[in-house]
Amino acid sequence: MELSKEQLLELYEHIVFARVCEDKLVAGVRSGEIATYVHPAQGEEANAAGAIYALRPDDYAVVPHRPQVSSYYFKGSDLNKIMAEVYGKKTGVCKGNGGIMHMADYEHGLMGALGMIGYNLPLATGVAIAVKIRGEDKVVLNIFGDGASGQGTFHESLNMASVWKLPIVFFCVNNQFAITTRSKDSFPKAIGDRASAYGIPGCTIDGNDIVAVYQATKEAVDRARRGEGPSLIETLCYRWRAHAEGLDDMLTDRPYRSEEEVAEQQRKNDPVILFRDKLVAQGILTQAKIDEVAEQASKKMDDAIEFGKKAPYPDPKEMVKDVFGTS
Ligand SMILES: Cc1ncc(C[n+]2csc(CCOP(=O)(O)OP(=O)(O)O)c2C)c(N)n1
Ligand SMILES: [Mg+2]
Repeated sequence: MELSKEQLLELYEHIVFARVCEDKLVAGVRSGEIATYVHPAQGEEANAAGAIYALRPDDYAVVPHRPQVSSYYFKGSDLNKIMAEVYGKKTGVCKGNGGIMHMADYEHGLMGALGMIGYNLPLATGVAIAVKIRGEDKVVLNIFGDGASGQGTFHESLNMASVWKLPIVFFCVNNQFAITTRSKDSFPKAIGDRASAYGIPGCTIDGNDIVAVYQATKEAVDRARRGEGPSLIETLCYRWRAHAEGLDDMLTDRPYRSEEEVAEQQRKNDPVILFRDKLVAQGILTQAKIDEVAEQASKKMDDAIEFGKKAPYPDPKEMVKDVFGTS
């Protein structure tokens, strides 16, 4: 489970890309250029980046509304097509009909996303049933939030996955909030502890440590691939920005947390800086490489944004074409 120097550098590129991606999406919303919901994931970058790194390209992932663009990209989807989708364009991964909230890319094992919180656990469980019926050795990674873990679908999915020994990893990103509700006000115990009720392995780990996230996920993925059934991983991190970009601007008279609290988290637990410093201390990362990685991530996103902006809009007549059967 040890990572080589090359793998650590690749993980560093991913976590930096995840940060740059979020910053550019937020800037797009702020400038009015991106006219859709963006659920910013600054502070949470170690999670999807670390977990998806533990998958094979032919595995499946069912990911939630945060973060979307970088998760799809890490799973193998084309970044230009993802950004075209964000802009609602014809060359988007769903021909512009899905938008950022409803992307799917079956070719790369990305099995779809919806706006309903908690929907994605039974969807992922269904994919895992299909894998088992087909006798494939693929694994399903199901990422969802702490808020989603309060839905009945959590129980139904984990229960069925355990009884049927399905090849699935339930990965709960506990970013401390469901919109404005604190996780600790909703749940009396660690979400990871619930695994014992289903007779499966469970853990609660540091969601600011990308290597810890990768290692826990890899162990769970390997177990699932061996046919030994599901696992539950809870990662603890902290959402830096509003639930959706702009939402907190409307809540200034009803703040649900202080600016000091956010600033302290940013100062102490920045997952990108923590990983960067660790790699520098290990002699794996130099200042020149830090600059190069930042530049490349920025260019990659800028190019994809340009592609998305320039792409043509779909013909309005095509709008309902893929919604129901066409024949
Ligand atoms: C069934 C349902 N109930 C409520 C909502 C409104 N809603 C959107 S996001 C969200 C909170 C989700 O919290 P969590 O699962 O922790 O994910 P996070 O947003 O923190 O990443 C809620 C309640 C919804 N979309 N669907
Ligand atoms: Mg949450």
